[in-house]
Amino acid sequence: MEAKSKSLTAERDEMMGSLKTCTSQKTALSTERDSLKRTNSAIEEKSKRLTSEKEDLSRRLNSCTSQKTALTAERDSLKRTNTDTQEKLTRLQSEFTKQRAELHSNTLQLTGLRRERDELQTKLTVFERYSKQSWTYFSGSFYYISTTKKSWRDSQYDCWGKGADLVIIDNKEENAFVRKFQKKLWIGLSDRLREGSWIWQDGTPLRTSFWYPGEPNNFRGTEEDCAETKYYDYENSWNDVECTNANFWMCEKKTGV
Ligand code: MMA
Ligand code: CA
Repeated sequence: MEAKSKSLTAERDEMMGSLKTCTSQKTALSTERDSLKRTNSAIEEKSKRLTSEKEDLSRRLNSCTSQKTALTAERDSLKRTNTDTQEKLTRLQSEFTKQRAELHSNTLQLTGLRRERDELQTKLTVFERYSKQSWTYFSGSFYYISTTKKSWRDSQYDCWGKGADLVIIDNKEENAFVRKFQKKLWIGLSDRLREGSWIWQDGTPLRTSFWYPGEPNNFRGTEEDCAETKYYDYENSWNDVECTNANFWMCEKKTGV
């Protein structure tokens, strides 16, 4: 009996101890469980937030992608248009340059043609005027033969009044032309400024001359300072004679043609 009681007491104590231990373990586990519950609900909440955030980002990404596609297409189309426009511009620029050069050359030609036309018009006017007054044309000049006789100086004045000069004979052909009229004519040659120094009335010195043999001679000491075509049947047709003599005369107007 005694022994049995002892063992029951011990068993009770042991069980009491176990109970204590169990109770404290239960308390600890309960605390841990509560803490885990809180943690869990916090995690769930965070997960929800992240999910909705993810969905939002996904929507924005989609929209951005489709906008990007549209913009890329637009950019490519603009690039093509730009290339076309660039080519057109290049073509137009080269055309423009060509046409400008053509215009420039045409303008130059036109200016030249206008000048030529004006020159021809002026010459034509001169030709018409002298032809009407029955002047004779020969090798670039018009010639007039007087119908009256005057001194050398008065003959010269008459030519000046007609816008011409007493004839200046430059060569054999012109001398032959003057001789053909078969007249003793004053020509624009004299040595009245300096004896022996024969000059044409425009101031040029005498180079090619057609004096008759023995002329000029200041015949028997007379002052023969002016030239005439006394010997017109000969190539060397000129004679010096007194300037106050009365002669027919010949005027010459250079045309520049
Ligand atoms: C004229 C006169 C002169 C000329 C002689 C030549 C008589 O004078 O024309 O100038 O030299 O003839 O005989
Ligand atoms: Ca003479």
